[in-house]
Amino acid sequence: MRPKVIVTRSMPAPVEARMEALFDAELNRLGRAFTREELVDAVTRCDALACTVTDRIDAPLLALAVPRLKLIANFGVGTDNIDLAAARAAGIAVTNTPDVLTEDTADIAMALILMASRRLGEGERMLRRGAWAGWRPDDFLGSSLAGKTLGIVGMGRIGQALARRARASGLTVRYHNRNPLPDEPAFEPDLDRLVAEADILSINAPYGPATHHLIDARCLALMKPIAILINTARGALVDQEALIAALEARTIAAAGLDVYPNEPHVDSRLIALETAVLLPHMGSATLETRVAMGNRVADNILAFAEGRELPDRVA
Ligand code: 8YV
Repeated sequence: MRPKVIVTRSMPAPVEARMEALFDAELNRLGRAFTREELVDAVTRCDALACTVTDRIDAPLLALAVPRLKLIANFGVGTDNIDLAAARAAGIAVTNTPDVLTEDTADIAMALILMASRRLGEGERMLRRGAWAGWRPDDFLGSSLAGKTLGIVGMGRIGQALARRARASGLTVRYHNRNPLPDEPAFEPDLDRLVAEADILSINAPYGPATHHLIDARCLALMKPIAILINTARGALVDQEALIAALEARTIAAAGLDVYPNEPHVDSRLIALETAVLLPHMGSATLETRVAMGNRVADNILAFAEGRELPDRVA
């Protein structure tokens, strides 16, 4: 079977070439995400949909996808853009792309830690404004990483890859997770205690109803005034209003964010804060990883086409 596959966003050239070689593939040449109407049209006309975080695959859309659509192959490890329960109920399988983006996303988390603790964005903005008057002993004093404690909330693949990087920079790592990991002794079962003791707190948990606003106003109030919050997972894991209030009141020192609750909207109050380091959802944005993610999507669709077990099935 050569399935009809609709790819909702333009992908790196090798991925698009492989999709076209393997499947009856329809690629997105619009240079933008599909509108809701285009997405509705797509799900009624294909056997497999290769979609991304910018496509909202909700229950009403899935109802329209029956009986044609059989597989949603998400380009990304997070699947919170898809109503998994509704997909299950509709008999539509869902796959994701784990592993291949772990190292690059951990790099971005570490980059945000460095940027926020050493005030790198602030320094670069000042230099580009032409405002640098030369070296001074008291300019841009940040905080050292060595000797500090990094609290990781969500010790999955990305959390563990971040821990390796952090230890190399002299940070002590502690983590909160659903279960302790056998090879990671620094488990903290009490999230509040981890939040209160961390100098840097990195959110690396999956997003879903159970983790909505996991870091809320109460939690932020437990953080040290010198603490830095890092989020490379999903925006809505953190109560953004409470985070902005904490940064404005300086009850925490800084935040490094790659994700936002309502992307691509970024709150103007965050943009106004020198203590907020803001990236445009770049965690997996390397050519190597985006190609690997695309190949993983193609591998899942190929398994579906050949009637094999789906390697990365999540629903
Ligand atoms: C992707 C991500 O770029 O994999 C994820 O969950 O957030 C990013 O790495 C994005 O999801 C593309 O769909």
